[in-house]
Amino acid sequence: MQMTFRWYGEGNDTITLKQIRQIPGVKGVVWALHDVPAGEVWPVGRIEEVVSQANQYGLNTEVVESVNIHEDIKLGLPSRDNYIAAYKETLKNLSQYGVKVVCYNFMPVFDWFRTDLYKEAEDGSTALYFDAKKVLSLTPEEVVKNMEENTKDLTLPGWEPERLKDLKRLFDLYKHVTEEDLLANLTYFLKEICPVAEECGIKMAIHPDDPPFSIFGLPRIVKNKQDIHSILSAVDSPSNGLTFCSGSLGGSLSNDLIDIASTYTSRIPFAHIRNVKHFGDGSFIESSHLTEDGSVPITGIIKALYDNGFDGYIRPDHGRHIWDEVCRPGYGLYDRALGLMYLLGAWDTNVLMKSSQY
Ligand code: DNO
Repeated sequence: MQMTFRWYGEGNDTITLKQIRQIPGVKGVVWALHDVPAGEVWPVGRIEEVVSQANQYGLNTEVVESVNIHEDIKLGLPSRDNYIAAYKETLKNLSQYGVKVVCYNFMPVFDWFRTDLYKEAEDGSTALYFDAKKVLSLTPEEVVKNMEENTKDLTLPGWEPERLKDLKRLFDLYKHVTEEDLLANLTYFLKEICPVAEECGIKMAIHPDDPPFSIFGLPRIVKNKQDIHSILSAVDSPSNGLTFCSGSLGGSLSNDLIDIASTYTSRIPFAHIRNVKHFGDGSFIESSHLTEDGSVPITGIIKALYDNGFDGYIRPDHGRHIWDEVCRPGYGLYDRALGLMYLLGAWDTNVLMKSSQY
């Protein structure tokens, strides 16, 4: 297992590589070229730049999150072949610099989705929040406006302006796309990509839908164990893997997270571990990583991964905003560093129990 920490890049993150290096146990940064639009090839020079910046601080760059998928691939349009060809070039370029895992998602239009980015909790911290009732009462346009006002001029990953500028056109295009169609389009993509990824020594790791259910009538296909099974069995390749995201899958109380983690450990090259607290009406807030603070069995998931021989990368996921930190929503230093230490503590306890050497 290698512990990692997400970093948005020089000039694009409030956190520095120096700070990340000082968190105990961190081996690498999870990174991306956030300004390269989906569908374009990532230039070698830009990749090299990030890799050398991180290496100067003794941090590896083996995990990329995400190389985003162009909407035409998800929609299965004829133009998808050009975008798939570009994706293959990006994988080849990344492999030259030692990248081992590429996280991606297949969510139509919106990536992750919340109604509030700074919802105040009882202890005065703030965190990302999903208000189930509010979602039902808002139009997609109202949601985007709400998010833009909330972000304080930061571009959120997954909420890039170019992705959202033709919302209406995209919604129209998806009107007739069923979940079966979307899965067929994903399968088409994976059949093309996996052989190249295998040659490059890269594992593709699909990220679950966040939240793991349909919103605004859009199809979603990475919601639960059955979906994961369908995707992993659609293309039989070691490069067809899963990003196990406990917070995304944990957005639905019907997902048995320990069971999913145990069943698919060998197909999970990358795990995002965080907690969410449910309120009983479908709404949830992102709590601290501590098991007792939320509804996700964090220590149980770590044990399941450990017991099943997990040897991939883990990162703490979204944190709360604490100690007056001003940061990207969900991506401050303090709470994620606390979460990371908790995850390492849980992992080390399993190592210790197994070794019986106290
Ligand atoms: C949000 C993230 C997602 C994730 C993508 C992976 O904070 O968890 O944006 O990076 O869905 O493709």
